[in-house]
Amino acid sequence: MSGTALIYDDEMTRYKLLWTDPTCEIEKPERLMVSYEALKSKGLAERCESFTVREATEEEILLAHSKEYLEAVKQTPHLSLEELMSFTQQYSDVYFHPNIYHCAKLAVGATLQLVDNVMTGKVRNGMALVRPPGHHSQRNAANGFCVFNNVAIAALYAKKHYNLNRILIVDWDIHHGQGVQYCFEEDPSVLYFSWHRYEHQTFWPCLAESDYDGMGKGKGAGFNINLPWNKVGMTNSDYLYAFLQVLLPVAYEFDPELVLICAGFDSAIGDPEGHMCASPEIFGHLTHLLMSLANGRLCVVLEGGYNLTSLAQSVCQTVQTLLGDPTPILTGIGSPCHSAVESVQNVQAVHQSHWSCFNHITVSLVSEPSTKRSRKEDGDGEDTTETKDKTDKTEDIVWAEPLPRPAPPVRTVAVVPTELEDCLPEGCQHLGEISQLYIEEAKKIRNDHARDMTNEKSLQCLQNVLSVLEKIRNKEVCNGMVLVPDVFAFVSCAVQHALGSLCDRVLVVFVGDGNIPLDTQDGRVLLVQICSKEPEGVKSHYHVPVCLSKGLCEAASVIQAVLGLLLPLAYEFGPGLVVEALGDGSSKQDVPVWSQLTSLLQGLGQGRTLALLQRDCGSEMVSATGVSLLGSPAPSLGPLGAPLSEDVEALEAQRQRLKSQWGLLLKTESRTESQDK
Ligand code: SS9
Ligand code: ZN
Repeated sequence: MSGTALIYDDEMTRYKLLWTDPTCEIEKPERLMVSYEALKSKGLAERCESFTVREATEEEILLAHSKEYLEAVKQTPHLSLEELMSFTQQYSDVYFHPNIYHCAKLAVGATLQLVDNVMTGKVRNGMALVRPPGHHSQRNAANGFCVFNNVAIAALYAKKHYNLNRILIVDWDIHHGQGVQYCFEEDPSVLYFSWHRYEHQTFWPCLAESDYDGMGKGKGAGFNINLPWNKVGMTNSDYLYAFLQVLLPVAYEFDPELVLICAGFDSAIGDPEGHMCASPEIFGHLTHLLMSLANGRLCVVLEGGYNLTSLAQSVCQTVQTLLGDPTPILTGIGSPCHSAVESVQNVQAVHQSHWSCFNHITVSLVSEPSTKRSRKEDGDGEDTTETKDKTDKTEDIVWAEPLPRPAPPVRTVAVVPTELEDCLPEGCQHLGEISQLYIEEAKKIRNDHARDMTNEKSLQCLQNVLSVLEKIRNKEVCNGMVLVPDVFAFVSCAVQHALGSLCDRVLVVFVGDGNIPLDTQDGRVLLVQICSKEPEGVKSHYHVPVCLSKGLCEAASVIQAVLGLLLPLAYEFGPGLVVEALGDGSSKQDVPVWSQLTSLLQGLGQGRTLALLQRDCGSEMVSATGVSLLGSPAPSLGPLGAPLSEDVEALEAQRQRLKSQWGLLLKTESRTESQDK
């Protein structure tokens, strides 16, 4: 199963504001036009599967809306201008037009077509470019430019038609999708996550229920997660931190069967509503991080986004990631701001009893919900003006256009023994006998770094590794896999070669016990070792042993380690290459976790990965690694239980050891003046 759907119909550009209203003028037809034009001009639209858009049926709209409301909206095409204006009056921040009912039915229809094509396996994932947006609309009301709740209807439709029991809705729009929250408040089968500009309830829609203590009711308690942003100017680091600390741990524990994104891009830089500072590239990463859930079934549905430039760029970043192109470079990832850390910690604290990923560490509330305390008391210092100033005049903000993300002609190359060639998935290029091109370099590296590697076969294999690295360097391939006789020596040799010719920083993720002969003192190599026995002599801040009592076997512990330690360090480190190595002692049971790890790591270093596997790791491991390197979604791990408490303690000990060096490991207790914004 592969392919990305793009659902679009220019009919949805054919309604607009017909009178003067400063709050509504930003929601204009050009939003959709520029997004689609950008996808066409970058050659992305033609790479997607397109489908003609249908209208939703009344029955489908009634999944989330009342009969009375539908009947009222149905009359709007026949109203005069004056009647439209007064009809509009009963709702907040929305306008009607004679053609909006038609467009709203198309917006729901487009979203349902996306769900159908993903659920029936016609495509792996996709995006629906729609207007009007949906996440603010409610059972009985239009609101915030929204008429029908596209994504809420899609979730109810997917439950009904595909018998789904667990759906995740991620709302990265900068406004709270209160309409979605109301729809699923008591429903544990739909997990809703929203971050939103909140500023202690002073930002629209100014609701108490949007605060971090709005967490669902009755059976749905714990299945609504609100992350309020109490400052403007949030950056890539804050968004990444929120994903790694809150959304992803819960999402892996929940194990959705389908992921829907309320994809508003008013959370991007330059937006006149959001006033945030995250770059368009971040949406490539947020998308990538969600692509290994639900076996890759991911439906992205446009919501807001009012700066036409950043909107179009962000849409392109998202779609290009869905298509599987190398992830964009993120520079300058580091400490989240104090206000973000505080919000994250509050969410973790109130959700501790619902999600075992949070009930380990002692997290306590940093502050009362905004409604229960005085508005003026901000709780986080006197720096309120500093972040505001940067983002007040959105028209003055400039940022670099995202760089192209060309995909090498071949994604994955592999060198495996002949008897394992048949295990390689289709599309994975096999390298036969390597020419002697790299013999001198191989000998030199062997003499410097692996003197006891004496036999001819090893030297041949080392040439294979060098050859794969050269192909990565020349952009002939994106990633590669080599089975090696001695993973310790080969990791060391590969890293030396890469640092000399390919990039400045290498991330090594080593799974297995033992001591890897790598010098991590100079900060050019970050070594994260997932092991079951503590390795000797760990001193450097760039050597991070993650000791898990059952190694890869306990998925909950591994996911906690990957999201809570490995990925924060890795994103902040910003490697140009990832070397992932699997030592001996791995077993069949480790395959799904290894696959997830391999998929997640492709967010780093523009997806440039060298996988080195100990030669006897088994055919399942070889084939699963190939599949993940090719960009196929890793199989889901099933709902996760609590991580083992000894593992949690070991992770917390590492976090304590490293937190002063790595900003993304911050918690409020560890904040120092210099790390504060
Ligand atoms: C405050 C007015 C907010 C509603 C915005 C709805 C966005 C939907 N400046 N107006 S994504
Ligand atoms: Zn919005």
